[in-house]
Formats: sequence, structure tokens, C-alpha cells
Amino acid sequence: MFRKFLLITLLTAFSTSAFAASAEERAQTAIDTRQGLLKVVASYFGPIVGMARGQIPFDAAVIETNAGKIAQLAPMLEDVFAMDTRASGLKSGAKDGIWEDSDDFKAKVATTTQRAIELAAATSQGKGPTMKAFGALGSSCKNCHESYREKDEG
Ligand code: ASC
Repeated sequence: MFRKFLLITLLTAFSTSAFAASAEERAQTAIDTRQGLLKVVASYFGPIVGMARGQIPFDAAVIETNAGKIAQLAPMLEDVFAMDTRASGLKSGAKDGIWEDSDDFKAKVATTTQRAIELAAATSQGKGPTMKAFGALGSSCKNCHESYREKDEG
């Protein structure tokens, strides 16, 4: 009796999980996950943009923390873009080169990670060097978007 209950419970659980998802559902989940990760990265990047524009006061401690978070998140981009979702026909801004030139894509991700580490380190040297390092991080983001994002919005 209990075994049967357990079996039904497990079957119900798996039928609603990614485990039992169709190819299209898995592709959509991968796209949502990619876009979600980039939003999390942007949430740490945004306050530093505000400081660079003078909209909020320069705060080296916040930049050090946020750059450290970006350095942790950026390597995950390689993981979440690993699944080639092109065959699904689902729309996203991801360009073919992500999978066709994957070594270059991974190199660009690695550069971004390195630049985030350098930004965190630069915060101990004052505003000038910090903002210079921030510019370098921003250009690595932009460089990857220009190659691999369909419509570059900045
Ligand atoms: C962001 C975001 C981008 C990059 C880019 C860096 O937060 O949404 O596209 O940073 O502006 O140059």
C-alpha cells in the first residue's frame, strides 16, 4: 500500500520536473536560465554604472562586492549556454557563433571573469583605477554581445 503510494508520488513528481520535459520545454528552460543569469549579472553591474554616471555616490566597497559576485557568476555563462537550442526553433537573441565558435565564446567569457577579478582588486587603489578597470569589464561585456547577441542594446 505504502509502496504504491510512493510510486504514484514519484511518478507525479517526475512528470512535472525537467526530468520528463519535452525537447522544446528543455530548450525553453535553457533560454530562460541563460537570460536569468545575465539579469543577475546585470543586477550587480547596474549600481556600478550608476556610480560611473555620478547618479549615486562612488562606493569602493560596493564595487568590490559586486565585482566579486560577477566574477563568480560569469563562469556559469559557459555552463548555461552549453545546450545548443537552435534546433528548437524557439526565438532568443543568441547567435549561432556561440556554438559554432564555442572556443572563442568561452575565451570571451573567461576574459569577462578575469576583468571582474581585476575590478575587485582595483577598488583598493581609489576611484580612478577602479573606474578604468570598470571600463575594461564593460568592454568585455560589450565585445561578447557584439559577436554573440542578436540585437546589441548596449
Ligand atoms: C549590462 C548590460 C549590458 C552590459 C553592457 C556593458 O548591465 O545589460 O549589456 O552591462 O552595458 O558594456
